[in-house]
Amino acid sequence: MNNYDTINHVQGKSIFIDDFVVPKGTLNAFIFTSAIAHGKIINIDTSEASKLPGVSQIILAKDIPGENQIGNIIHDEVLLAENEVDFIGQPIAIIVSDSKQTGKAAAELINIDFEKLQVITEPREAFENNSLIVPPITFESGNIKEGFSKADFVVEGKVESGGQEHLYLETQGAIVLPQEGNRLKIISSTQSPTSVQRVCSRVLNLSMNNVEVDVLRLGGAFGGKEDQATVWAALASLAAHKVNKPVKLVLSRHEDLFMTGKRHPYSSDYKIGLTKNGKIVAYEVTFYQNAGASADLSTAVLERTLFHATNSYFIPNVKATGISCKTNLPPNTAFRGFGGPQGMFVIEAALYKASKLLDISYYQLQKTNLLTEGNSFYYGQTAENAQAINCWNKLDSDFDIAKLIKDAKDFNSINKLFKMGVAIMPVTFGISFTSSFLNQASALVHVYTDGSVGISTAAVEMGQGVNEKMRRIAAKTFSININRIKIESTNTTRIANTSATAASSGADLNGNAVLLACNKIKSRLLNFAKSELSSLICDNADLMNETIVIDNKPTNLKWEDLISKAYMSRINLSSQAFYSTPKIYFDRTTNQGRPFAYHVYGTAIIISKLDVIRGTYVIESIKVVHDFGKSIAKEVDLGQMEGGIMQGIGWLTSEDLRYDKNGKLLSSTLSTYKVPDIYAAPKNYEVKFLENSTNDFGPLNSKAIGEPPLMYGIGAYFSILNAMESVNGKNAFRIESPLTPERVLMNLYSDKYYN
Ligand code: LUZ
Ligand code: MOS
Repeated sequence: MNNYDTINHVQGKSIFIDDFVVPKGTLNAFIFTSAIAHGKIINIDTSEASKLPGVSQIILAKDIPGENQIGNIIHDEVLLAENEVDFIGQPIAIIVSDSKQTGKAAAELINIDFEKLQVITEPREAFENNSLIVPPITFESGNIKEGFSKADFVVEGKVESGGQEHLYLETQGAIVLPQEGNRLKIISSTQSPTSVQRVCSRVLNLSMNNVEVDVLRLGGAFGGKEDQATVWAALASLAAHKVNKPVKLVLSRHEDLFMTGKRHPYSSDYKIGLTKNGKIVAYEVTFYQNAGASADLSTAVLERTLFHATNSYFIPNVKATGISCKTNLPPNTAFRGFGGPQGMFVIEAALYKASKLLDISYYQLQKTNLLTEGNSFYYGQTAENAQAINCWNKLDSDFDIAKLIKDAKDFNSINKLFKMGVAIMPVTFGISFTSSFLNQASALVHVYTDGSVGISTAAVEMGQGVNEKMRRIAAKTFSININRIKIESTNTTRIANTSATAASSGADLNGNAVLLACNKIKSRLLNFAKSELSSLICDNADLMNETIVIDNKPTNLKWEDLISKAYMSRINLSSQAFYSTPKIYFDRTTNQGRPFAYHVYGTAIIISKLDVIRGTYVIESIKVVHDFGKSIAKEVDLGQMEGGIMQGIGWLTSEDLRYDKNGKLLSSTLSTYKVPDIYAAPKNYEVKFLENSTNDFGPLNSKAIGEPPLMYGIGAYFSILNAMESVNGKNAFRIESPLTPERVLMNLYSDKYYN
């Protein structure tokens, strides 16, 4: 893949937080955290620890000069615990010392007394104890009562979906360099430089113009650094500010696994009403979200669950309630899909179970209910350029769905020890931050006198290829060689008030800003060129292949010459541009509006093969038709597709996140938490681009790609379930993820697992 960073990555030359050469005398921040999940701090004694040689200072909550508050949407999260601890791994003290080893040794010498309090780890248990982040939220449309009265069949059920560890390759970390006059420069591995800037200034009681945040790139994030990179930057900033020396804080893998929040586990109840022809007439669902100990982004995540509760289906009467439950786990957070996958998994489970009762196949039920052009989503937005059916039909015409299903049946009829399963997964995902105000970005473009170009945007490169897309947009706009273009680090002094690079919208928002900024310079250059060539009457000047063309005919004015002449004529070769998504709004009193710029559509068929004796399985094939719009970088988009699907499969099959009753993470190593490996990759994998798709909201008519593919992974769950059905004819298994081989065996061979 010809991505911007590829060569440096494979040569090991790309720089991550831990690779920055720090100034001599840089100190280490080691974080002393809570060993219990809930309790009052009775006494904390750091005197022994402070005496250890190499320790500079031990910082507690009371030493914070500003507010001890890092909450983003809701101000309910302290940076350092003061009176109470709410989860295992919650920061209590910062040990600033000469090395990580010293910090660790000093942590052993801190004496702390707790009074233990009741520990809650399950969302329904929290709900019963009235332990909520915010009151329940309900989205409703149509008339749910009337809807159910028209149903010939009503099916109810319960669905459990597990959490997920982000497992970005680069763990959380930051380096903080004090500057003259109390100012700070923070090098952070964050998706949201401005969040880091805002929170660090709040904690240190500095104005934001005293805090500069710089982000070169991240070694992965997946949502795990949208809000939760801030904690570590703030702890390191507090330390650097206190000791007035550079401070580095990089978590070890183990620290990262047990201290940071993850994808929210959900427990959900649904009730679905259908006619005998399989049309859904009513859907009622309640989501119990396991938020962890503080809000973080949970309410926004929950809202996205509600937005995606009906996936790709048109349902006239819907009532969906989300309950964000406060538990004694690390605060759960953004994770690729941002609650969407949890919502979509439940409607798929409902259709799967309904198909057994109606004796209509699951995939037929899906197809019968697909959204069509002009249908309303139940939150009020009209489906425009709806591609759900087009994707499904192309999948069918390119791959022959009926034949794939028949092949599996034929295989199953003659094989006892292995069974094949098939499932189709349509996906419809809304693009835009659901908080409308976040849909803004800006770009700063400089053309230097040698014709090279430097671009800054609010976008953070985290491996997703956004820099490559920015480069291609600029290269295309100027019509110059892409190698002239460099993408700078994301820096709050060059680009202010950044929204997180998140919600799949980094390339859309920043790409549109780059387009605007480049076009400003381009029109100045064209005006200049016209005067230079004295073709005053001609409006048809353009840039093509590094050359000024007039009426499509090349002149002898080339890019480099043009730039140096423009400079000599004092033409402004820099520009800044701002973009905000048009036409979006959402009314939170009625929960109706047009929250998304547009939707991304696609359909996948997933075929799995189950080993009946062992409960193990492989994904035989995945075939996808996806609406990429007009892709800016096909290789990048295909990479996102592949990675997203694998991450979705991992979430629902092998990644088993477990906490014990005391709130202790049991799967805290990579030997107990299984991410998909090369053997889990589908043996056959084919992706087709939906043809003739365009998008007015995407730069160069492209569509967002980051999150939507993850949800194809839901199909892996139902394809394995489909294979299990043919083992002993039983069906409607417990819908609990992840569907590990252990769970497959228990479902197949233990009766208590049917429901
Ligand atoms: N972050 C956010 C997101 O703050 N709002 C969103 O709607 C969103 N959606 C997906 C991923 N991150
Ligand atoms: Mo995100 S889940 O940081 O787009």
